[in-house]
Amino acid sequence: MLIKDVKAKSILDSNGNECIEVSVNNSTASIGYGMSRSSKEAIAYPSQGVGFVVNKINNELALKLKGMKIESYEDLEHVEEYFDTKTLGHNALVALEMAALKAVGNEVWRLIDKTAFKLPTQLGNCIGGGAHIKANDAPDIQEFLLIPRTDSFEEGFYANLRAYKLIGNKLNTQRKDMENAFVPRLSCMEVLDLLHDIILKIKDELNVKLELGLDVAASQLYKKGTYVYKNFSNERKEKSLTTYEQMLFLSSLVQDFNVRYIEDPFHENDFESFSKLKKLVKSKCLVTGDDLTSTNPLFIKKAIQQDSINAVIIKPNQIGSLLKMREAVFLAKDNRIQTVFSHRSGETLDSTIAQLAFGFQSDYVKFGIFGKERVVKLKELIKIEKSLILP
Ligand code: 2PG
Ligand code: MG
Repeated sequence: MLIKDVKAKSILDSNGNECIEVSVNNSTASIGYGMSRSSKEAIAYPSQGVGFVVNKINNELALKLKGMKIESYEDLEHVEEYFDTKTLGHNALVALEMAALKAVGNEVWRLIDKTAFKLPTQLGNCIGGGAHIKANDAPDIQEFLLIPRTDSFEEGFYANLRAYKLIGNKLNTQRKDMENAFVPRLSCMEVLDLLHDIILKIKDELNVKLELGLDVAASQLYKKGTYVYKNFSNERKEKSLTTYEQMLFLSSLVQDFNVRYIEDPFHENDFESFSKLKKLVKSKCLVTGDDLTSTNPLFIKKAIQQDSINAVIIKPNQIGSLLKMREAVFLAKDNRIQTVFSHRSGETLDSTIAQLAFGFQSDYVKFGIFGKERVVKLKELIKIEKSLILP
């Protein structure tokens, strides 16, 4: 593929925030923005804002890229050579790289691994709180995730959607957070009790097994050495937990509620406590790094050395380069750490991440359950699944 034309523009993400969209020839990609970000993430935009980046790309970079040949994932090296992330930030680079891959071939996954065959398992955010909504009476844990254990991705998608509807019917509020997860006025334990009932109903109705996961996003709860919960108990009283108490609390959820996945159980620099929790829950539960590792090979290496995680979140714009992201994925895979490709809380209608997740044969995807920015990514994987059955 020869680059003939590069164009950038500013669009709005699902939170109404400006974000970047880049087109290469006739292929377009865009990048959202997370609200609960780690301090280790790549800079998304320079201080001059998205408009500045758009102008620079349209008036300067587009000319430099014209005539460049991109034929493989490796060729993104050439794009990175010309792209000055210090001036333009990283979100535009990732959007440009995604658009370039799409311009090479619409099925981006084939550029990564032509032999890819396995669809990932879903982690669907159905009830949420924490930093994803401004409310004092929301659950403190950022995401309660449903994990459908189905053979087909499509069946898992519909099971999660049905569970989401049942949750909506059961709650006396339709309040939602940025990812369209319901935000009831319930404590963590009350939410888990409710989800336990929903899991039984889905088993009854669809004969599908759903399991539970959590994204604690604990950096957001961490204040002066303790984890501060605003609605800890059923009486909705504030409670501060020491690191040790946080560990006991989370491992009790694994025991009592069969939680199979816990993301960011401790704050973003506490590799040691991750490691202790991992030992405590053994193979019963995936202990997952998100803010801890920030899709950065350096932090993933540290997590491997300290035996902190058995799963890792992969967010392309967290590391801000598709080549670095690939390094992070391969490092995880080489060390038998499961990969979880993830959306951001502020999202666009772009679905390239689904193509990347399949191409890299990700074990899980966390794309949400409901809302057009979420469903478009899940549907992309359903499309891939169907194309494998009926080529
Ligand atoms: C997370 C993400 C996505 P954000 O913490 O895993 O759910 O949230 O995009 O706000 O960082
Ligand atoms: Mg997270």
